[in-house]
Amino acid sequence: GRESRRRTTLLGIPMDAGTSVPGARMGPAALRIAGLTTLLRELGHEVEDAGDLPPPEHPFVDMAPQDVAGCRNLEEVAGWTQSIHDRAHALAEQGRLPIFLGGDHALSMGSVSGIARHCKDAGRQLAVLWIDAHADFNTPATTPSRNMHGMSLAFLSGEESLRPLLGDRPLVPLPPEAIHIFGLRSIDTEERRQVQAHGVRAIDMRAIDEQGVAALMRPLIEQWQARDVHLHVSLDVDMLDPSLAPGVGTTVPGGATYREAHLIMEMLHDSGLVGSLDIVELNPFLDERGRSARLLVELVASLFGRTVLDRPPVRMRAF
Ligand code: 4U7
Ligand code: MN
Ligand code: MN
Ligand code: MN
Repeated sequence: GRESRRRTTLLGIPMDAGTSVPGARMGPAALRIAGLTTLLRELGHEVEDAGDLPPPEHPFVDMAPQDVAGCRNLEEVAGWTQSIHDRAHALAEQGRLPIFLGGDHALSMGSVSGIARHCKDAGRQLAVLWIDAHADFNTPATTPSRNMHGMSLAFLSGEESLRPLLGDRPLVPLPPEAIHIFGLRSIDTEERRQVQAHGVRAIDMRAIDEQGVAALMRPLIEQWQARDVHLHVSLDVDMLDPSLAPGVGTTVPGGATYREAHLIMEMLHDSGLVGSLDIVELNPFLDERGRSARLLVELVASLFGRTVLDRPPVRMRAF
């Protein structure tokens, strides 16, 4: 509706250095071709397309040698992290609602850390909803793959060995209560220990099977509303069932259905809390005739207010 017009900025992050399967660098182009900009404008939002972030310089990363060995494309990922962080922080300061078009999930090390820094400056609490089949809580010491897209949430939680990725920029670590993983169904042995040791909450697919999306989302949203948080949504395409979204490098069977995915987005929209968004892990090179990209754009429509019938107006935030 008119009362919920948002000032959005699309920023493409054509990176796949966080993975061993190339192709996610084509994600921003696919999301644009699938009609993201037009759709947001049709829903009444202001859209600025800031284009794609250029590939970064490769900075020196002052990381312990045994940890360097655990990080594929370390310097490239660090370069992306720093430049994305700077842009995310600046966009948040300008009061924009940034939509980061990935690109692999390592990009969230930059986007979320930049937003977290702004929230701290602005005295706002940040909450992160990590919609993902995976926990992304590996470290250079625990990773079975060396792929840094499986480490982003550990980094954001303040994992010391990954701290050098941000260079001299200040890191505002997320406290465990600020994070909810939603849709988890694939976790490595050591990674599971890390998640539990940190006290990060995860809603796994079994909980979704037993209780349903609505019953699980409602208390989260109420708790966020009570604290008036800035909600960052990090949407990893692999949370969806691979039959719906085959365009991903790390498919895991048993993902969210079409209806479940839309309901998550619709409830997030109605919460009025969403202040920033990552759309990550889309790999158009692995997609089937653009299906995954088109589905993602449909989900963004629900997140930004598309409804089947008119609904009562919802409370919206300024930022
Ligand atoms: B994604 C994995 F081993 N855990 O670390 C790893 F299963 O951003 C997968 O969620 C990570 O897609 C997936 O490589 C990262 C693996
Ligand atoms: Mn992920
Ligand atoms: Mn700031
Ligand atoms: Mn994933």
